[in-house]
Amino acid sequence: MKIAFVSLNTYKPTNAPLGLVYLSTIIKQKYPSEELRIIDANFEDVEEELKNYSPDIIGITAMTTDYGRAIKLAKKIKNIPILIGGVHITTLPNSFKDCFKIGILGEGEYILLDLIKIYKKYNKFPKEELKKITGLLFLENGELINTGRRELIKNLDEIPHPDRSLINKGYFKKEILEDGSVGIRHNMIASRGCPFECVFCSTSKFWAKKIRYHSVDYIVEEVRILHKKYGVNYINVPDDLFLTNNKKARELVGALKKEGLEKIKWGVQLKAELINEDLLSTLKELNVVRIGCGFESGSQKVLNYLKKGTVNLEKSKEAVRLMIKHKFLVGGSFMFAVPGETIEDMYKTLDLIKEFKKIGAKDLSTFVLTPYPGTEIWEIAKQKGKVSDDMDWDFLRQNSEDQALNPILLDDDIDMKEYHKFYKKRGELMKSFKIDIIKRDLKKRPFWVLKRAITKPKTTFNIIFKKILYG
Ligand code: B12
Ligand code: SF4
Repeated sequence: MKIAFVSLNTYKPTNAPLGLVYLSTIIKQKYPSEELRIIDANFEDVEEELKNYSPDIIGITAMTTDYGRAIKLAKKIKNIPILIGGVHITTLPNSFKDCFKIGILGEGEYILLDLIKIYKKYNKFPKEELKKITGLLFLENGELINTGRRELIKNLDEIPHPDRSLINKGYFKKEILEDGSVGIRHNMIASRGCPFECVFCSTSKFWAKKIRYHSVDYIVEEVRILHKKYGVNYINVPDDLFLTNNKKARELVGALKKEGLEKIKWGVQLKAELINEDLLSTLKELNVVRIGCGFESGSQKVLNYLKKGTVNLEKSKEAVRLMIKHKFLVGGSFMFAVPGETIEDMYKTLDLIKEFKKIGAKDLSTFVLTPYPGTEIWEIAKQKGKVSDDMDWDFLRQNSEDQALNPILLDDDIDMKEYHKFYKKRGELMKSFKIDIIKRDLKKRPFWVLKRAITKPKTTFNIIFKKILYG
């Protein structure tokens, strides 16, 4: 049997589709004689590769911004069962389409193994068999059958380490890293889930309101593989709560030292409230160079709404001061056009960004609040008639200038002229961050800047035109 997994996301070509790697690895382990491959739009023409490979089953992963493309692709493919999984279909099962054979809800590893078992036995997916599997969506006589959510895997460590030999080698090329050095950067997932419920985020719905961590031993082994096999020397962990306390961070420091892996650099996300001097000095020892936080807003009122009162603005400011004091590269994101946010609130955010820049934050970015399924703001946007279970999903991509100028959740009584004036000022400020980074790289790494311009003209074009010209 031949299985093709497909990733359609091309938003940041340096980020490998790790979800598909976990799935492929577990199949390889349980069914070593089956053939599989990951077809990745970051490097390949997906349709062409599917034609050449001619698989028996196709599995597509999609967040909401990819779902439109997933449908378009599935409609072109005849007579091959297509499975669709990922955050979009899990948080909005009603958007399931008949171009897909089966939707997979939530954590996919064991559900997929069950599906492969059925396919191997029957050479197809009989509906009576599908009904016995928890975690699926499929159509029967036009009716959507949902077999419910499957219990989460209790011990995350039982999932094999993602086998990155299955992804394109292009993910392991040297590049200029966030701290201005040159090296190989790669993502690693250290946990699944989040106990918080920010109104714009579906993580707690997707993975449940509970966080499960990989053990320190599991993480160290993955670091070892990344470093020894792929030459990775900068690991980025996108999980919000990877390092929540000093005890855990210390354990990791000790274990990495024991394995001689203490020179690896790290980029991590932290909740600003959890930052204190003790934790930061441990993170220095861990060789963390960049810390990113979701600061979101400079208005306490807006923050209270977005983060349900769990965030204090003064604490965020103190956290930034501490990170700068300890010489971390401070990253962070902010958002605009939140329900109830006035133009005055938006300027408070710009003032906060300026304040952070003045004391040394170097890597800040802004987004327009976008409603994604499974979140509270999705429901608000739905009530306003701005989104629906059957819509043009490309409309929710975050890279459209048009969307930024006409945000979905901007309150109706906001003066658009004032908003556009604000948006322009925001652009000028954000542009200055990008220019500073380019200047730093040109000064310190002119060869690498030139190399990127030649080998990745599209990325360079995007940086110059989208990020610098428009901020
Ligand atoms: C890394 C990451 C990215 C990376 C890479 C994504 C990639 N190629 O995998 C990049 C930087 C590109 C990215 C971009 C964006 N991201 Co992002 N990202 C993440 C993050 C932090 C981790 C993804 C991950 O690796 N998860 C771990 C793996 C194990 O989980 P998984 O991919 O979901 O796969 C599992 C299951 O879903 C299932 N499964 C998935 N696919 C399939 C397919 C089949 C066939 C089967 C059987 C099962 C299955 O099985 C897998 C194993 O259990 C998630 C948050 C999170 N913790 O998940 C957000 C997240 C996916 N991103 C999100 C968003 C909003 C964005 C952006 C729109 C904007 C932004 N500000 O971040 C942009 C996209 C813009 C665009 N125009 O496309 C949202 C998506 C919401 C939604 N409904 O779509 C998330 C959930 C964050 C959040 N909490 O809101 N992102
Ligand atoms: S934004 Fe971060 S802290 Fe908030 S619910 Fe999502 S994952 Fe958790």
